[in-house]
Formats: sequence, C-alpha cells, structure tokens
Amino acid sequence: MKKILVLHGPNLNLLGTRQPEIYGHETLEDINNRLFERAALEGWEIACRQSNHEGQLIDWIQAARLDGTAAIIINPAAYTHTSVAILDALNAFEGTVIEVHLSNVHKRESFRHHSYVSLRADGVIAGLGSQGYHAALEAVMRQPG
Ligand code: CA2
Repeated sequence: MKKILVLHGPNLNLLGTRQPEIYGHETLEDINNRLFERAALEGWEIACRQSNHEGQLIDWIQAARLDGTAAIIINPAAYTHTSVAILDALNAFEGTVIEVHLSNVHKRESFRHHSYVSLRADGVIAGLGSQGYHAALEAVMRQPG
C-alpha cells in the first residue's frame, strides 16, 4: 500500500488548547483523524507522528527512507527556522516533501520568515490553518506514479 508520513514538530501537541487565534481550535488528534479518513478512502496508508525532540523527528525521517514511504508532510514547527539536521535528514529522503505551517509565517516575526526545510520541500503551504495539511495530502495523492 502507498504510504505517507505526517510529522508534527514541537509544541503542536498543544493545538486546540492555547493560542487558538493563531493556531485554530482543532486538536492534533482531530487533524490526524481527518487525514487518516481521507487517505484511507483513497487507499493510502498514513502514519501521523508528533515529537518535541529533534532527534526523534530525524529518526522517523530516516526510517521513512527505508520503508517505502512515498511522501512526507511535515510541520517542523520552531525547528523550521533552526534545524539544519532536519534539512539534512530530508535531503537523504528520496520521496516528496511538503512543508506545512498553520499560520502565515511571513506575516509574523522576521525570525519565522526563513525556513531550512524549504530548501528541500517540493511544496510549501502556510497560513491555511489545518486545511494546509489536507491540501498537502490531496496534492501527494494526486501525484503521478
Ligand atoms: O504556523 C505553524 O504551523 C508553525 O510551524 C507553528 C510553530 C511556529 O514556531 C512556527 O514558526 C510556525 C509553533 C507551534 C506551536 O504550537 C502551539 C499550538 C498551540 C499552543 C501553543 C503552541
């Protein structure tokens, strides 16, 4: 079965509990459940994972290189702006990479304007809230091959 990995970075486990004006009211579980249902309808296997630890995210990206994962949809959260290590791990992954941000990072503080992950991402979606994950999923499922 065709596989997609969805990775959520640090603090995204708090979604729906604080700062709803920036990140929305949905919880991470709500988002993951909807992604799972949509992917299953199209016959895709999807794994959604969240970690507050850079090394754990890198381990999951490395595992995806070897288990036939076709695409990674990743919201690296604050690691977007700091992590060369996550960029290096994604550079070693041969499938599609879509970077997603709930908020429009370009409308926020200047330190959020730069993304290391964008140097690798095939597509970048920002500012659409949780819809961004769904747009990424639809794009991945419609890719040829
Ligand atoms: O807009 C996004 O999706 C971000 O990746 C979210 C990160 C932020 O550091 C990036 O610049 C943009 C922060 C995630 C923190 O999530 C929270 C959710 C609810 C309550 C508190 C934090």
